[in-house]
Amino acid sequence: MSAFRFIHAADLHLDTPFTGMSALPDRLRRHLQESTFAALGELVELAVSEAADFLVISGDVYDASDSSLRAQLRLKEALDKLDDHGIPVYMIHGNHDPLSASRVRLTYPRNVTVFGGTRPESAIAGRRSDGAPVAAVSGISYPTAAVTDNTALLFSRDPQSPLYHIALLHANVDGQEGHDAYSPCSLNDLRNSGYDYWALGHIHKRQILSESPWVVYPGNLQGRSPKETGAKGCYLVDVSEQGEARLSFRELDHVRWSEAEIPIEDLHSEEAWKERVEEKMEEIRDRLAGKTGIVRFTFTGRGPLHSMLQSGRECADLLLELQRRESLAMEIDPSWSSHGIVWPAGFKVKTGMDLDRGRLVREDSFLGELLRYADKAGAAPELRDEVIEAALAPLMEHRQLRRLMKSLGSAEKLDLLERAGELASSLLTEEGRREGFGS
Ligand SMILES: [Mn+2]
Repeated sequence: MSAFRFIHAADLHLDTPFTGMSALPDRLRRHLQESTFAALGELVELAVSEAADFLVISGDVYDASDSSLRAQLRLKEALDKLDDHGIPVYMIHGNHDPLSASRVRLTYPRNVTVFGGTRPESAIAGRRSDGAPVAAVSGISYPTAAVTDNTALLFSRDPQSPLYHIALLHANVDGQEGHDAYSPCSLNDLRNSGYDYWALGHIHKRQILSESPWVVYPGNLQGRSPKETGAKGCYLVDVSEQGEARLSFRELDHVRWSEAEIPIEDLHSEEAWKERVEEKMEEIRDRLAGKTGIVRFTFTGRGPLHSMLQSGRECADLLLELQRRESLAMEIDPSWSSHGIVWPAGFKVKTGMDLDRGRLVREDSFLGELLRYADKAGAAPELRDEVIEAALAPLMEHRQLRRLMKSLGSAEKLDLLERAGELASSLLTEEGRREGFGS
């Protein structure tokens, strides 16, 4: 077999509208709304500059089944460019852009193969330099938005074929949380299939589930929400003459979401606190090397600044000030989008008072009793639910709040409980009395 190189991408979600981002300044929001297209542009550049023999895209090419004409025109433009360079593209559709979707059908250039939705279809990919066949590429699209059958079992490899076998599948392997259980299959199903490389899509978090055979989620090309943090991109895969693959991840995103923690233990003044946040901003800016970042900060740990942070006013002020500086930078620099704007999207305070909780929890006092009870409730989900339900009972009269409270997950409940414990500690200890009751 000849050595070759391909690119594995998935979940392009072209023309993601990024709704719910009204807090961002217009410039930044427009940049964000362009980011899925920009990442696609980077993907094409990469395929050309790295001289990939072909490209595979494992579903959710469009964000919505009624995908905009804009999304289709931009995709066609990218595919045309790849065609100009003689780079074939093998594609499937996923739950966001099933074959049944009502969209304008543009004719793709001849380098593009879209696999159908009835059974896995196959094509032979050749090496661009001499046309020598190198890989059998198979795939199956979603005919409709919800595929609940294990379609992985429909794939079968020709045991006689010496070619490298790649399977494109949009699926949830081993029921991963946070994504619909579409095309559910197990890692073992994929391992036992005889394929060399499962090019997966659907789960947006990048992960390599197996190396022999390769079972890979490249993640999406561009993060789409504050929850989709970290670098996003695709895998460049080099397959040797012996059929051994080497993967290298390539970043393609234009806007990066991230979370940053700032411990407060060693901070003793507001000045030091402000400087620490600024330092952290610069650290992130350096790391992004020109990309745009949207960051959520969380203050953690116990320290003397807890009460100040808890009051919220200084946090709100500093946040506005940091945002103002970034806005100004965007205003005066026409090419700001390549000069590392870091947008601080919010501060979360998860700090505690500067007290020895370990000692308090053993104390024979009301506070000691209360903290012991909080710990007990934290460890027992049923008791925790009971405590929270009782505490929030007065709010249950309100319809919207009631709905909100029913949607609380166990991590959120634990968080509420911990915050309540901290608040009680503040109010019941010496400092709390002084500051909280003003007498
Ligand atoms: Mn997706």
